[in-house]
Amino acid sequence: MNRFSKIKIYTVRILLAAIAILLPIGLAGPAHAVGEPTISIGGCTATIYDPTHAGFNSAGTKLVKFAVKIECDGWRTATIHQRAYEEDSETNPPSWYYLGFKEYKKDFLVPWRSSETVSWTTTLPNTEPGNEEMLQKVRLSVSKDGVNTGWSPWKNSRIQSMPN
Ligand SMILES: [Ca+2]
Ligand SMILES: [Ca+2]
Repeated sequence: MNRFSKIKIYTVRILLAAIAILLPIGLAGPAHAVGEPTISIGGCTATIYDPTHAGFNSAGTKLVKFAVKIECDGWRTATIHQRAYEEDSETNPPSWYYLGFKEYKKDFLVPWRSSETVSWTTTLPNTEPGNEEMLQKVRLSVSKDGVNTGWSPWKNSRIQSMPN
């Protein structure tokens, strides 16, 4: 084997090793694939954030914030429906305490892709001894040039266990 062939073999080995290292990173995809759930429809993506603790009201009751990021290609209007719940999966049948409903309509009437975050903050309910399991459900529809996608299926956020 001449010296040139050896170098070629080493180069191929190094390349294969690099591919072996990089492949799993590539397959993992964008960061949100392992994070908050998303809905993508009609050139828009809604990211359904985990409910978060958002301080206290003047009466000292804990506040919980339900936020959704909406990112759209240009010339679109997105409508988001949001429902917030306290979850009790251990009861049979599972009973969910419903906190309320919000609708957000956002225009993205620019030529480029852009994003906006909408949110609703309300008091944390106290439905049981111990923590409250908070979640939100979201659905999305998108209009462009007067054509609407119709509603996506509802999608749940991850559940956030919050002490009162
Ligand atoms: Ca519960
Ligand atoms: Ca409680």
